Amino acid sequence: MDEAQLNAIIESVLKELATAGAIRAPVAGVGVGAAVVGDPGARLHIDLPDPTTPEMRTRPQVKAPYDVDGLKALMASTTSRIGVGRAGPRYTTQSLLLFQSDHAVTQDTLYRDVDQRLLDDLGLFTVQTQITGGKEEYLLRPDLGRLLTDEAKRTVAERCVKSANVQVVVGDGLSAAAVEANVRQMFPVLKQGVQAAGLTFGTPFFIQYCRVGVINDIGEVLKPDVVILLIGERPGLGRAESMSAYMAYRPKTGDTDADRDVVCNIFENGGTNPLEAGAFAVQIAQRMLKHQASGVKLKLIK
Ligand code: B12
Repeated sequence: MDEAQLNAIIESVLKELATAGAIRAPVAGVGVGAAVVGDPGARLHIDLPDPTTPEMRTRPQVKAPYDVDGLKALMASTTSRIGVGRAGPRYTTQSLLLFQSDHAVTQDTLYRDVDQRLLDDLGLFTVQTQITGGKEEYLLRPDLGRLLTDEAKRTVAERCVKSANVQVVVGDGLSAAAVEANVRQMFPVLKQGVQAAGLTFGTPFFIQYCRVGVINDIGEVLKPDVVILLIGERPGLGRAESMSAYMAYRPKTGDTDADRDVVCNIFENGGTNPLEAGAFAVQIAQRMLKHQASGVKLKLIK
């Protein structure tokens, strides 16, 4: 297809949209940004409000609802995407754009790395798991994300205090944004809380391409009493800032999630506040130390 044919198609679609009142534009010679059809001076204006604002997210989109207040109450009762209306059997453009925008937030946080400045500010050095093929491999091979490389084990053994009461480690997990949103606040609370309780605080570090099960390797190399792993949770649609603190008492090879505890949904404004989460994790660590147990074993102790 040559350029003239392409322009003819674009022009006819734009005419149709203008006739339907979907766009505000001079029909003869409309254009999108710099790609101008006909009159090079003209520009296309599509009147769609930003669908990502809180106001637009909560506004019912159903045309002429039977019970407006009832619909609003129903929408307020859930985070599910209800009351979004439809265009024939399809989503409206607004719903589609909102979905795509929220999905982009999820993709971004999964695929990008944690900001190095945060790690530098907190004095965390970085080691890696056995993932060598970047985020793609990280997503496909959780088993490798649970194992430190030999080099990582050597580095950790050389640079960290051994047999600390509490060893804090940060891992990227499934959301860089979650780590960035919460670690800066939670980390000092953990450190001060551990020290105020008269316990020793191990040398903290960062693990790239990290899965929860890596706690076992940390236990094997450093022999701490309690490991606290701060890690980005699997992001939801449009929700990227949720972090967890997975914890275990004297973790070792072969331990499973039944031997671990988790403080989950750590984020400000709606989740477990990171400052409170820090204090809570210290309490759990103290309980683990007192009963020399974690996970299901700890839960069974009265
Ligand atoms: C994915 C997920 C799962 C998956 C894990 C599989 C996998 N390979 O990813 C499945 C479906 C198996 C699962 C099962 C369970 N889960 Co779950 N899970 C999640 C979810 C949605 C995301 C976790 C995440 O992002 N982890 C971070 C990534 C980087 O970790 P990962 O190494 O890839 O995966 C490990 C962890 O996800 C861990 N894990 C998952 N759930 C749980 C729960 C507990 C108590 C522990 C210690 C570990 C653990 O198992 C994976 C393998 O080691 C969270 C929701 C959330 N907001 O966090 C709930 C969540 C963590 N799960 C929860 C629960 C309760 C469970 C179950 C106990 C449910 C049940 N009654 O059977 C089981 C036990 C899990 C176990 N492994 O023994 C709760 C924990 C609440 C709490 N504070 O104790 C959460 C917060 C959901 C919720 N809001 O209720 N889970």
